[in-house]
Amino acid sequence: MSYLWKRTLLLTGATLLSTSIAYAQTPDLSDPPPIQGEVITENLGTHTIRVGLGLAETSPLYISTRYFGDILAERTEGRLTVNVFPNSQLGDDAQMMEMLQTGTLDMTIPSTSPATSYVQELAVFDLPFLLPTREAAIAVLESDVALGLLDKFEGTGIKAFAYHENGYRQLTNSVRPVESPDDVAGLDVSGLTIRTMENPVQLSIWQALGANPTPMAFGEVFSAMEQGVIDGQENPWSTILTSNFHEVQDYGSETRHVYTPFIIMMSERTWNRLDPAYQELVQQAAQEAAAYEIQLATEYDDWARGQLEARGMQITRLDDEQIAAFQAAVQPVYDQWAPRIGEDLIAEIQQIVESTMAE
Ligand code: KDG
Repeated sequence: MSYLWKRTLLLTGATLLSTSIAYAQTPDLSDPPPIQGEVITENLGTHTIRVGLGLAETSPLYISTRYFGDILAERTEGRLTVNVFPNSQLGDDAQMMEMLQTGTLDMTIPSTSPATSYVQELAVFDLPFLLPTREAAIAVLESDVALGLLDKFEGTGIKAFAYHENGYRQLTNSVRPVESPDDVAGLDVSGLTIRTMENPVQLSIWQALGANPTPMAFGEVFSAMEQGVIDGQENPWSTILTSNFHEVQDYGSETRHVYTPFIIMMSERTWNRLDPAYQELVQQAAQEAAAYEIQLATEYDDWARGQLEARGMQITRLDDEQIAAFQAAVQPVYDQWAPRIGEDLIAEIQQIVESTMAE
């Protein structure tokens, strides 16, 4: 039974269970495009590709990765199959990328933020408010500038194929509503303790906002919030919903402070074991899965915010003036990090953003 049928049965069952409380598990998601392209009928070997992910089975990341597997299986008559392991069960992003280098894992799809330890220029995507609209973000991800950063994994033992969307990051916390940087810093009370991804630019953002930033692997975030070790975190609404953060977070703020991409990547040891025809297929399937994932992430975004509010999260929407206050507060992050990320790289991406916004 293909994943699509399994997903339909899973979601139907989940929806039936949840209709009594009017909660759905996912929005009414578009089905993936029909699988097209030449079927490789020659027996070029059989491989089971193990993929480790940090997010849950209901996430766009997981659903699109299963589609990636459906493409490989259908176009190789089942000789290439994919097993997907969600929920950080094989390790956190940093550990899974190390496992690609040693060949103990075949694929993973982390955010760009933890991948800056391999390609430091990827930190450009950690710069706050760099990509103001999804259209501009996608234009950047499809640009030669961004694709050139994927080539910089050469020599690390990791092969990077494509970007897709983690999404616009939003702040949640369990202490108080946040409308301004002052609410983060807590002028007459202590600053919020906010978990960040393990990335120095992310740390700088929340230091600039007066928080107490705590770098932490994604898989540890829920229990840290549940135990009160941290006050809050920041992730896209779909991640917050599918990871059930609303169970331990009362307040959300639509800051949209960073747009984070995901990177589809494979162990070079796995890649080198594949016949060239399979290698070409894997690259095609990664591109098709990436396009589908971006569509799913887009369909999820506002819907997930509504589901979080239906589940009791008090979400503060920020107006242009309030967003401008956050932008001003984090401007020093550009001054601090532009020299190390690359002024020219930042300028090239800002140019793509400006030309997209002008269209
Ligand atoms: O698999 C991806 C996740 O592990 C992680 O990258 C999600 O944005 C994320 C975070 O906050 O760590």
